[in-house]
Amino acid sequence: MNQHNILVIGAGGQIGTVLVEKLRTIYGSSAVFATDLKENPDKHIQILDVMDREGLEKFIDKNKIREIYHLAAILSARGEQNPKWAWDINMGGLFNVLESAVKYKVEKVFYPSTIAVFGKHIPLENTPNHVPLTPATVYGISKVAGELWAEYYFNKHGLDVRSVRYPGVIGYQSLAGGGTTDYAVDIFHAEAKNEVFECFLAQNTKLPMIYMDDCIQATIDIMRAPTENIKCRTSYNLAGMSFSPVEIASEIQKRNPNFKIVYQPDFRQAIAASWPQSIDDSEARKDWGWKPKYDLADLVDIMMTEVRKLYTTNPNS
Ligand code: AKB
Repeated sequence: MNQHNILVIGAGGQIGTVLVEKLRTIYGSSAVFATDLKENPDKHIQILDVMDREGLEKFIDKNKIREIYHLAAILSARGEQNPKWAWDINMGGLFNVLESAVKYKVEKVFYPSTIAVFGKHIPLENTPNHVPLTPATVYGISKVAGELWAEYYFNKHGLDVRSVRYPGVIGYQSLAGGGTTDYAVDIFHAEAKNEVFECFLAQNTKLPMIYMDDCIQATIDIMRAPTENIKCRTSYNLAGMSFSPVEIASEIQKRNPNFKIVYQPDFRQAIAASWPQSIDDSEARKDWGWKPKYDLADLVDIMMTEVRKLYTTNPNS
């Protein structure tokens, strides 16, 4: 049995889908155990509910898991529809992971945080790593608490938990779901289908975003960094690029002048307005060498090409 077995929880989600593939190319398919609420035999995803503590412990023990990526969470927009449920899943899942990791001597845990931890009374441009965290959503509140628990388990139990604050993540391999930044993925699907895109944010709402490959690279890099380089045990700010709906739409229109967007802001506008517009990620750059590779023009080039392919190979998708 491989001695460095890895468990990905939430492997069927937007980031998990791509992360599992990358981890399998690095560590080998048999070392990476992909799990989610639904099984997917094609992608070798097994059923595991992170809320089932006994099932989680058995899985970790049986498969000699040494590293966990805990990606399962209810995101900002979906969380606001049912705050208590979102809190229970986000906190209950994290506690199960942290407690089981200590019990079975898991070496490292990855816990994603988010730009949703930020709220009032901070600079919204180049938001620094260490500022008061007063989020306006249950998702943000749960991630602030989660960051503090991550640091607590590191200090009290020596559990090596590592975390970055993801901006909105944009990739073509999977769909986003339940977030406020999802429009920046959905827009490419509308373009590929020749549809007018109805944007749920106002046109000048600028938010921090990141291309999927950069997001995966950051996740792998922080997990592979020497322990002594991880100086921040809550969570590291992470930046890729920042743009507003009108800016991404005009990049798309440079490549497809027929593309049309209309703006119909809904409840997600207030969430977006409470978040930073750009992020200072200098601590991640200094401590473990983070550097994004993709800007907005690169992202639009790749997304338009790849998302269009999805619809030409499978016109019903
Ligand atoms: C969301 O929009 O809720 C997420 C996030 C920024 O964490 N994509």
